[in-house]
Amino acid sequence: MDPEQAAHWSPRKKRPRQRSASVASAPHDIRFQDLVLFILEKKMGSTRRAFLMELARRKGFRVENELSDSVTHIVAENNSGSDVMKWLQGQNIQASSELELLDVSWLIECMGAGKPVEMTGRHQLVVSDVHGSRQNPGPKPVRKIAKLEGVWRTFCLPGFILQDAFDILAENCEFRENEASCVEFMRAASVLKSLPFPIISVKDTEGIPWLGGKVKCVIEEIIEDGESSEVKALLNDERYKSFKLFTSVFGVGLKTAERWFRMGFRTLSTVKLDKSLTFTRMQKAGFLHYEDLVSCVTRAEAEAVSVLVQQAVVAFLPDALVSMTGGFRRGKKIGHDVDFLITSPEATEEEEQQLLHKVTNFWEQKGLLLYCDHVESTFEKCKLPSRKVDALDHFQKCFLILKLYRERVDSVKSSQQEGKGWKAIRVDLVMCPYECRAFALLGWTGSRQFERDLRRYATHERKMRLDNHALYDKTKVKVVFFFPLKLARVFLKAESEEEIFAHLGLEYIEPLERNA
Ligand code: DCT
Ligand code: MG
Repeated sequence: MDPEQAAHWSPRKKRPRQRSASVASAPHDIRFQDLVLFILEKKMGSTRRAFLMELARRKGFRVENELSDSVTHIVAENNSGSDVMKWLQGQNIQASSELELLDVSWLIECMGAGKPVEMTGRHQLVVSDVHGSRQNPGPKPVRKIAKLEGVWRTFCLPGFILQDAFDILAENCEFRENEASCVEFMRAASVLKSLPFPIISVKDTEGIPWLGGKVKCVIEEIIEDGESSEVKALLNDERYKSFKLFTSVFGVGLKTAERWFRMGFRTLSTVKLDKSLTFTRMQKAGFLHYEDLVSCVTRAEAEAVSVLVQQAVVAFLPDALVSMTGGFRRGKKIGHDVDFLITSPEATEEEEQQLLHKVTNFWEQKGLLLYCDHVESTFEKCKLPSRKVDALDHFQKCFLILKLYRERVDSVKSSQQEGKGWKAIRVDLVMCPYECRAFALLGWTGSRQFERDLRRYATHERKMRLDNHALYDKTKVKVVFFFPLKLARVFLKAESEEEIFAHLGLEYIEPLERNA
């Protein structure tokens, strides 16, 4: 769940919609730890550079704003290796022989492949002997601009670049609290992701849902010009960039980001150093563990957290059932947190209420609890269905930062962990009554977009109401008293997610298929 939601989650009062992690307000997860890229602005221009940087980050590449010792690959466009060396010398930087100087075509191919592709002679930039002592890595044909443009154009057309454009547009709408447009763009990104063919012309969008109106105009522009002027402008927009940066801190939501932006802050370091600002407990934790929290949680780390959670929960409630939910249940390889749903067939109300407190106290004693925020249950069966549409649910939950020791994860390679031997991981625990478990599991598995569409389907197509607690049929009532006549809602029971889909008249959709 989003940190901002965690900070202010309350089903009792209506809140403005919070930032969603799925549109990537948080910094992007680094999937390729061994590569550190720097994209040269010279001859490329700042807009194209910003666009490529954003795109590469979205694909899981680490891209530095500034040239530093950690950079392993310099990517340039319309520059020879000698040009790049000359530029480096102008910056008083001595390039080591390990530093790769690459043509932008390599980056573009990486974007297409979604991972680093092999660097061949045609990617590597030629350095003539007069420019430094670097050896030429191999024969390198001179890249022709026309050819490059050809590559770029082909690269622009498939769904993934369109999808990235809509992710950025959705994110900006979210920053501006324009929910309708945000949903419109998110849907477009989602639809484009699922298309089995690339969109090459506007005609290809005909008959596809959610690709009309504003979305169609953006697609048209990308097809014609290779890029969207709106997206391009956003990537250079101070407000967008600042909101993205500020909301990447755990506990910083739109209001705080807005305030800091209006106060003239543009970097996290100036925010942190400013004496006039006060920070919430959550934001303090966010700054303290920033590096760890912005780096993605890997599946191996999620599994290790799962063992910790299982062990602690069953120590206090042996019959408890613990399910990993959220993105990891949908098969995602990385996530921004790890979500768990806990329930117990036998626990008394008191045992149920105590469990999360016992578990977090236990971790605190073990020195594993870096941050903890409990939200008590407001669940009252008789008050269902909940009319609070923006409240996720009424279950008891806690939002945590746990210390995950390196030895618990075999494949931990994160650089943050090398020094201290552990990594701070965001964990959400939700405790639900046993009879709600199927609904809670469905709701907490997500994705948000999938949940939104499923609920919409239930309401509009089936005249039912679905939330994390229950499903009820709005067309039916049952008589509970004859005199005086008293009618009650008809709740549809479900022991499993399959039964919920069946009530909705839908074929079962596996969690892996819910990444919409
Ligand atoms: N959820 C939802 N509506 C919200 C927030 C969350 O339906 N407003 C559900 C869907 C996903 C699940 O809860 C967990 O939320 P997150 O952890 O925020 O999302 P995720 O899919 O697990 O993705 P991430 O990798 O970012 O954690
Ligand atoms: Mg999650």
